[in-house]
Amino acid sequence: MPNKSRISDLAIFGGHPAFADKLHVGRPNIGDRRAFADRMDDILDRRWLTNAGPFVQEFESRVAELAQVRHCIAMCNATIALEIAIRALELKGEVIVPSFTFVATAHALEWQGITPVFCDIDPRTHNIDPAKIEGLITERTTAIIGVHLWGRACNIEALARLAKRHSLRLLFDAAHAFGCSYSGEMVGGFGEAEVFSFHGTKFVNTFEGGAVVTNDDELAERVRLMKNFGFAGYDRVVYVGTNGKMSELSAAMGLTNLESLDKFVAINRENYRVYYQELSNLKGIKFTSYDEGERCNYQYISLEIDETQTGISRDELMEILWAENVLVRRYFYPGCHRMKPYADRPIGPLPETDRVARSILVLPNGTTVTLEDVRTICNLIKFALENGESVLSALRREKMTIGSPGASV
Ligand code: T4K
Repeated sequence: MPNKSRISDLAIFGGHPAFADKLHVGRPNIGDRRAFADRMDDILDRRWLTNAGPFVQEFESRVAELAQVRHCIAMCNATIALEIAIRALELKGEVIVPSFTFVATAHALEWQGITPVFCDIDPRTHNIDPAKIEGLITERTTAIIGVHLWGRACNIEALARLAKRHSLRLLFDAAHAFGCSYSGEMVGGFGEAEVFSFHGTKFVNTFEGGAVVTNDDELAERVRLMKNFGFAGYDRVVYVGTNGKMSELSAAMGLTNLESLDKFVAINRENYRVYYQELSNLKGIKFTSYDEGERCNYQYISLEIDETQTGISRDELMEILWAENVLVRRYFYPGCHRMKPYADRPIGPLPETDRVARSILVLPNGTTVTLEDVRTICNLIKFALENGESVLSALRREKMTIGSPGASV
C-alpha cells in the first residue's frame, strides 16, 4: 500500500482504498485441493453420501485423537451439536451462560425451552467470570455452559468446583477452541462434554460442521443416537432424536483440512506475532494475547479500543477500516442479553460484557491473510490513531455535511 501521509489519503475521505479487494474476517482455511478432489471422487464411487459413512468415521477418530478424548460425534453444525448435548444431558429450567458469545450458545438453550441466565465476563479473559456465577444460581439452575472465547480456555478448575458444589452439569462451547489446550491438556475432555464448530469461518472447517466430544461412554451413546432420529437399529427408535448428521463431503473437507492443521497454526501464529508487535503497545489498545505455554490455533485477533485514550471510538475506527476494504468485525456486539428475545427480559447488569462489546474489534487472520496484509492493516490503525484528533474532526465534519462518509458499517 502506498503510505498514507495525509488525512485525505484515507479512503473514507476519498483516497484509494488500501486493499483493492475486500479482506474478510473468517475467510476459510483450505487444505490440499487435490486431496479433497480425490476424496470427493471416492465418495461418488462409493455412493455413500451420509449416515456415518467411512469419512465421517475417520474424521471422528482424528478429532478424538487430536482432542485426546474417547468419543467424537460429528454433526452438521455446532448449534445442533450444542442442542443435542444439552438434550442428552437432560438440562432444564435455567442454565448459566456468558452473554458475550455468539448468539447460538443462548439460542441452543432457548430453542428447547430452557432459560439462559446471562453471567458477566472476566475482563482479562473475556470468558465467563466464575466469581459472578454463585449469585445467579436458583433452585431451577441445572447447568453452567462455559465458552472458550477466541480459543482461550475458561477458568475450568473454578467452573468445575462450582458445578460440583452446586450439583450442576458442566458443558463447554468450544466452538473457537479446536486445537487449543488448558494447563497443557487439550480442550475436548473437560466438563461433561465439549462442542467444537467446524463452520467455514473456523480454524478447521468442514464447510458446515460441529462435534460433541466427551469421555462419558453413556452420554456419547445417547448423543450418537439422538443425532440420528433416536434410531438404535433399522426399526428401533429409543429416544426423541433429530437429524444432526455430518455428510461425507463435509468429513472429506475436514480430513483434508486436518492434514494441513500445522500449517494453518503456523500462518495464524506468525500473523498474530506481527499484529502483537505492531499493536500491543499502542495507547488505548488492549490486545488479546495468547498464552505461549498453551497450544493455540491463533484464529482470532481481537483488540479492545478505549475511546477515552484513543479519541477515536471502535465504531469510527471500524468505518475507517471498512472504507479501506478491511472488513473488521465487532464480535459479539451487543451481547446476547441485548438481542431478542433476551433483551425484553429483566436481566441484571453486565457491565464488563457491555464495555467489552462496545470496544472490541476483530481483525482478519487465517491462511488468506499475508504478513504484508497484516502490516498494512496495522499501519492503517496506527495512522488513524496517531492522527486521531484531525481524523475525528474530518469524520464529524463530513458526517454533518453529507450525512455519512464513504463506508457504511
Ligand atoms: N458458539 C460460538 C462461540 C460460535 O462462535 C459459534 C459460531 C457457534 C457456537 C455456532 O457454530 P455453528 O453452528 O456456526 O457451527 C460467523 C459464523 O457463521 C459462525 O459459525 C461463528 N460462530 C461466528 C463467530 O461467525 P457471522 O454472522 O459473522 O457470519 P458471516 O456470514 O458474516 O461470515 C463471517 C465472515 O467470513 C464474512 O465476512 C465473510 C467470510 N466468509 C464466510 C463464509 C461462510 C467467507 O469468506 N467464506 C465463507 O464461506 O457468523
